[in-house]
Amino acid sequence: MKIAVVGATGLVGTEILKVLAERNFPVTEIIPVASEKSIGKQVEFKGKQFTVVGYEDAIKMKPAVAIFSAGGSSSLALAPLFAEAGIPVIDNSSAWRMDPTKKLVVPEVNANVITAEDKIIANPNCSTIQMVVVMKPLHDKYKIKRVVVSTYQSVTGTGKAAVDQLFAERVGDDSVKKVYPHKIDLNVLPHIDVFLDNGYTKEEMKMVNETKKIMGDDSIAVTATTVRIPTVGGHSEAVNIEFENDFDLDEVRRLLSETEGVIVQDDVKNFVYPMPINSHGKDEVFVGRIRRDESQANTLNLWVVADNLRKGAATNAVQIAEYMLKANLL
Ligand code: 11C
Repeated sequence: MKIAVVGATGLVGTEILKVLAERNFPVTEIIPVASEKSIGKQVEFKGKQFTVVGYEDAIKMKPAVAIFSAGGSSSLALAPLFAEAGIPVIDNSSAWRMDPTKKLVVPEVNANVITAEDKIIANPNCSTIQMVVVMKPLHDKYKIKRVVVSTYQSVTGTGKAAVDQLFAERVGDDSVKKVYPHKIDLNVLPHIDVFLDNGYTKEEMKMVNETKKIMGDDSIAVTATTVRIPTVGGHSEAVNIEFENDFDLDEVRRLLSETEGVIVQDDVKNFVYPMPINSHGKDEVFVGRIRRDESQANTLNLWVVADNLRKGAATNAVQIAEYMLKANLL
């Protein structure tokens, strides 16, 4: 099966190639697609070299699916061209997520919404993905009323330039391009993506709106504060969930440990809890610090961690492709 990876040379694009190889997706040929300046470069996949091409050549090569991680404006311009040529697109950008004609998919939660008519399928924002994977079994059992989430997000969510800024600041090098308005090393920025008229950031509103769409339930109230911290790889979230019905903590632990794609790490006596450093290169979502919110009835506190470039982006996109393959949609 020929697979196009649009944005193949970026942080997420590189991770998509790794995940496709690791999960043994039946790839016969990789078609790496990138902007003008990268055309002709070589990209490695399972020990073979593939030449980066432009989008027009990629469409002519008729891949079975195109996985996009090329940013919102490229996706708005190019995804319809692939779709019109009959090539399904799985898109990592925010361009199509809230379009009511497009599906927004986290396979563990709502893969079954994808049909043969869907030619552009949206991959959610990383911070939303890891939260809904954990929310789903709890919502099914106790019905979620409201979620209060605060995030601790890695600089890899911004891209390579942000990783470069962090390490340059660490060694006092002032020559690199600054992608944040403030220092990030030894600092914390309560600011991810642009500020909106309501005082929230776009990242915060993604968590609110995408959650309702993926969970298929507009009654779930969500409020978010999204924060950038100087970690390299792995987003963490403090999630407070109020349910309609009461729960039993042991049952919550059991439900989560039986959930596909979730690993419970919750043994505080031995200082076991999820940490971003341990999530690197992993496809699962890690959950710990599972405890009752003693200030309010039917309310739970959780700490949720995942590798934002893997389950938060590349892995989720590849899992959508795997589902489509299994459902004869590719
Ligand atoms: C971050 N969540 O950590 C962002 C990156 O809408 O796909 C992903 C942005 C998106 O900065």
